[in-house]
Amino acid sequence: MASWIVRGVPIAGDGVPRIMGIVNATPDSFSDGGRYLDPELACAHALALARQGAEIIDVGGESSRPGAAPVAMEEELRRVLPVLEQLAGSTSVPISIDTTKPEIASRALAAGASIINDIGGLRDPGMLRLAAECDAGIVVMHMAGTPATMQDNPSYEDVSREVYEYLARTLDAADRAGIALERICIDPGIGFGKTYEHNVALLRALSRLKTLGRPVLVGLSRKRILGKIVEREIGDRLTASVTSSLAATVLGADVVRVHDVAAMRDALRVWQVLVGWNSQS
Ligand code: HH2
Repeated sequence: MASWIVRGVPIAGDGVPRIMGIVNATPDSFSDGGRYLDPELACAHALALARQGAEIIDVGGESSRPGAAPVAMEEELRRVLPVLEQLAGSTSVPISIDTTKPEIASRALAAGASIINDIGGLRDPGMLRLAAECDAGIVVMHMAGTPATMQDNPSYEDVSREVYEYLARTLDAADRAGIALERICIDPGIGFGKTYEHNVALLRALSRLKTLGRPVLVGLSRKRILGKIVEREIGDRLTASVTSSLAATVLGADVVRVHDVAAMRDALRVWQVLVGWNSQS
């Protein structure tokens, strides 16, 4: 079993799933845009998620929903920095910064974040360089294209092979750049340049990603794939979010990225008592 080690501390990968709670300091995130744009509200929400059982808090200032336009650096900084600064002084829960910009990641680390959640999957050479120069944890996610165009016509010959190969190549590049692989968690990027069928295929093939020897993070919370399965609008996908994230852990996810931490924690606890996680090992 592969541990995810962040600044010397194992935070996931021991077979027991962990919860990453989502804090979107954005006006336009697909499910909670505008709710946490005020840094005070974002920080209070993050602390509430930590109390509910989040073991990582993921702070983002740029929506990556399909069709989203890029946000200028200054604006993204203005959104996330006050949240990170307040939060770092108020909790010992590791904080991750959800960004594709190395400049934002670097400022976030200086403000107290300890993980870079790079949905760009280290494809920006500046991000690879920063990752090599710092000792933060890294989430390497697969995304086909950019949020602005990724859902235009996603196509793969074999999605699970291609995502696997992308992540394998990226781990190789990270290794060559001198990044200790124990710092890295990998993510198939559900909804990022994938059709409904691609997403389902990726989830069913999660065990294949595990053979890369790194912990796996999965983000399904409130996403379109769930809307399609249960035919419900974004605000009415709690049961589908919890059930799908629980299913992802049973399929091998080490970390689930969710908005609804309290409900997720209850689901994981019940599973832990009735079934246990040893079946994964
Ligand atoms: N999904 C979203 C954002 N960041 N990071 C990782 N590692 N994996 C994911 O699946 C993932 C992610 C999209 O969700 P959300 O943050 O709720 O929405 P938005 O991008 O609109 O802010």
